[in-house]
Order: sequence, then structure tokens, then C-alpha cells
Amino acid sequence: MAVIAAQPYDYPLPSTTGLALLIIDMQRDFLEPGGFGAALGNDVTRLQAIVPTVQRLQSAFRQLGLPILQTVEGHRPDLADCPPSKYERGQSVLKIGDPGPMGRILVLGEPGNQIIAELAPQPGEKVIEKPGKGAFYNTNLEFLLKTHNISHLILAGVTTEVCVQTTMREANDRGYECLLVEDATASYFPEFKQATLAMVRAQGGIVGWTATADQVLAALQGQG
Ligand code: TIU
Repeated sequence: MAVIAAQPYDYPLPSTTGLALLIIDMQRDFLEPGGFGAALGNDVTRLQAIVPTVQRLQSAFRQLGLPILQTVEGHRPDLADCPPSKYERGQSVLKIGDPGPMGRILVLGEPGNQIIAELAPQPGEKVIEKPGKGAFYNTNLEFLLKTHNISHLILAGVTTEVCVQTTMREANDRGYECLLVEDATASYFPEFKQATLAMVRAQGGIVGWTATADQVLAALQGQG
């Protein structure tokens, strides 16, 4: 059986189909100045370092004909899917729905809500719009995964301890075999990223596995 050299131990790859890349929220809102991430008081430049690594994963999955799904976090223009708790939380000057330099903050379809150009999906690659941090809450992600017989998820994206970890936990509870790519995920808080990597693979992989992009690509390209 092919495996990815991973922590806390080798990640078994499915024998035929079943593997997909799930890229979380690589949208302008979180990676560029003037969006939701910046409105929350964060230094968004920190997240940009992972873009080439996520691109390498995306290219490899495309070349191998493996499915790629991406998510974006955002709300309907009328904010009917934004709970008051999320709207009111924090002390930012710009709130969800307010006009900013990239359009309305965290609203679907606005320029800031677009996936960054470097990772733009190709036709046929699914983009799941999600109102929460987890990609399973109030979305058709589980339906899509079931329909396409996907059992194994390679996770990348931002931010590690918020939307990525929430999604990984949701997926783990639903029976998916999850691996988080260490150098293809980032946080505004480096210590939170490291803590997340440590906690998901602790206790024998209580939430799943972690590996570097090189380790994932070596296995997928038959050099694992
Ligand atoms: N604030 C923060 O770290 N993250 C989010 O609000 N959303 C995602 O992680 N995508």
C-alpha cells in the first residue's frame, strides 16, 4: 500500500480513487490588506508565504487528475446567514458587510471574497461557500464528497487554527482520513499554527496526520 511519510506515522493512501485536495479560504479577505483579516487587526502578509506551496499541491493534483475543492468564507449580501454573535464579535472598525477597499467585508461575490489569482480554480473545480469556520456547517461539502467517493482529504489553507482546524475536526468526526500539509497552512499567530499541528497529530493522530508538501508530493508521484 502506498503511504505518505507523515506524523505521527505513515498516512495510508487509498488504492484507487478517494483522495482529494481541500484548500481552505485562500481568499483576498484573509491574504490582502483591506479585508476581513486586516479588519480584525491582523498582519495579513504573514499568510502570503504559503502561496507557492499551495500552488505546487494544486498543480500536482491537477496533473494527476485528482479532485480539488476550495472553500471561501462569506455571507449573503443581506447577511441573513451571519449570526449576530459573529457580526458583533470583536472591536474592529470595519464590520462584516461594511464597504472596504475590496468591496463589502466578507460578503460573497465581492472582490475581497475572491480566491487569490495565483490559486484561481479551473472549470470543474468546486468552490464551497461557507458562512462559518468549518466547511461542513451549512454547506453541501459532505454531499459532494460522498457523491465523488472521496474518503481521504489533504488539507491546506488559512488560518490553521481557525477554519482549517475546525474543518479538519468536522471531517475527522465524519470518518474522513485527514492530513494537514504543514507548509501549506498559515496563521496570523505562528505559535497557534505550531500548536495546531502538534494537537492534531498527538495521541496517535487524534484528529489526523501532518506532513510537508514534499512528503505528500513524493508519495503521489511514486517516490514515497
Ligand atoms: N480570523 C481568522 O484567523 N480566521 C478566520 O476568520 N477565518 C478563517 O480562518 N478562514
